Amino acid sequence: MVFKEIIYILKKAKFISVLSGAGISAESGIPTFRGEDGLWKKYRAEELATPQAFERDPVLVWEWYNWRREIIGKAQPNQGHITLAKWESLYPNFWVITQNIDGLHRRAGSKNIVELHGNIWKVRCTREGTIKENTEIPLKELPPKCENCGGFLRPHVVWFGESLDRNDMEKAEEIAISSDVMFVIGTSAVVYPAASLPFLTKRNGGLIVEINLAETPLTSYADFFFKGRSGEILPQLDSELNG
Ligand code: BV8
Repeated sequence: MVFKEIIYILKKAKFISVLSGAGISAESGIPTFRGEDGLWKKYRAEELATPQAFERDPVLVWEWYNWRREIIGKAQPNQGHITLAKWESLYPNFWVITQNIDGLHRRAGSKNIVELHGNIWKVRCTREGTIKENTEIPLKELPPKCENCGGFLRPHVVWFGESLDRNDMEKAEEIAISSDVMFVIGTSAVVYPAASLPFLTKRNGGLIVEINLAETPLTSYADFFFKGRSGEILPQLDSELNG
């Protein structure tokens, strides 16, 4: 894989960002949403990742998250996450904006992270709105209940039809606008408003580097497209960049 041109650009860049999706965690054994083995294959998004689904059948929704928590609990960050964590210390400004809720970027050592869709290890009381960390695997009681008021707890994640946290989205937009380069890694680029971020970078003169197994609706706008596994391509880029 010839990286000459991108290496020159990355050596000059001062502000680098990443928009990551489920694909960056695929090599850690976590199923993606829309791929061959995708989570949506067995379920339909509207059956699970929506407030209406939770209202209708909180146990079914929690069975899905409980199952994902068990998989994620056993998963380790892969070379893709680890390379990005290493790069954070090499650049004056390096941010990861992730759509993933698995927490693997943080476990790999990244610090500058915006978790646009929340975090599977956080739960929120549906009555009081309080947010707590809960790493119980498996959850004994579905749905789990608030110790304080007995109300149902929900995953502290953003479901379809729910707005993203305003501060998170503003921070992500600020990062996208300031980026000399945005890597868009392992995302089908179909979920908004996250998928709008690379266009912000492009509109402000930044470059888009997409890494994916296959082309996406973003590919025709990307300045570089590397076809392949992020867990292989990122370490290859790193060895060219930092020898
Ligand atoms: C909202 C929950 C305001 C957490 C998820 C325009 C503007 C605003 C909103 C919309 C809009 N158009 C439509 C909408 C509505 C909707 C939306 O975008 N729908 C889409 C499907 C059309 N957006 C929303 O509802 C958002 N809310 O905008 O609020 C609002 C309010 C009311 C009404 C309208 C608007 C909320 C979006 C968040 C939804 N929550 N998940 C959870 O349980 O995880 S989204 C779900 O999909 C995941 O969170 C995930 O983050 C997200 C994106 O999926 P990807 O990460 O891209 O994963 P996917 O499997 O799709 O792709 C994996 C990719 O990796 C593939 O390309 C594959 O080729 C690649 N790959 C695989 N292996 C590898 C690899 N690449 C590299 N290496 C590998 N090894």
